[in-house]
Amino acid sequence: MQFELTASMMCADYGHLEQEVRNLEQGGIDSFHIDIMDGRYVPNFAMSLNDMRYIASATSKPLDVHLMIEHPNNRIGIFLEHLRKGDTVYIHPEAEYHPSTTLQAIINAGMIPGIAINPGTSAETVMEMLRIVKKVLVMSVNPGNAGQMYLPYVGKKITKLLSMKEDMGFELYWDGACSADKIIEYAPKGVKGFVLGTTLLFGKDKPYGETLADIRQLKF
Ligand code: S6P
Ligand code: MG
Repeated sequence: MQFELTASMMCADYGHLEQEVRNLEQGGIDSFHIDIMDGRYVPNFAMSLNDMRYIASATSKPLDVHLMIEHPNNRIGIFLEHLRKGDTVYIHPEAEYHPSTTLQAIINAGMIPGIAINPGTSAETVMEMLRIVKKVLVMSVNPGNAGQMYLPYVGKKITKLLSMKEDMGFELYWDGACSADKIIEYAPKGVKGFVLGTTLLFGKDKPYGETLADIRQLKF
């Protein structure tokens, strides 16, 4: 079964970031998930512009930039100028007065536009944007931290979004507390990719390549 695996780089070992990138690449990761936070839209600071630039320079794999910042349109240019075609930028619609303007800026720069949907946000609230974006990142934990518990009420929304994705022309991605059982359940239903953090990939006594190979050999 074909699905994409993305590494949540806020969970990586920053003392050895270059080695982490190399090990993940050699282990077969598909892309790097970059969680940018401003301490306002979410109560945390994770990665910053410089971290994103460094990882962009250390890999030729796509970046998957998840902006958890207020009013991203005010500063979207400083992110976009360091990205490449094929990289994705997700915004949170609640963080912007005119999210479709911000999405258009991402499209105009040649990047893939995406929205991230919080656990407490309904699909109906973002309906029009579903037609603009190519990727939808469903948050199955509240944004701001790694290592949280899966919020089971998100499951119904995922089912609803999966039923809409073909007509609307987007692909669905999973972010938060991603475990093997979630991949086994949701990859066959059509979730296209999964962000891997502390639940499955980081902080384990196992090389990344082994973990990623195990995930790709899961029985469906
Ligand atoms: C949360 C962030 C996520 C986390 C990811 C970590 O604000 O957007 O990308 O980094 O959920 O994974 P885990 O398995 O520790 O929840
Ligand atoms: Mg994220």
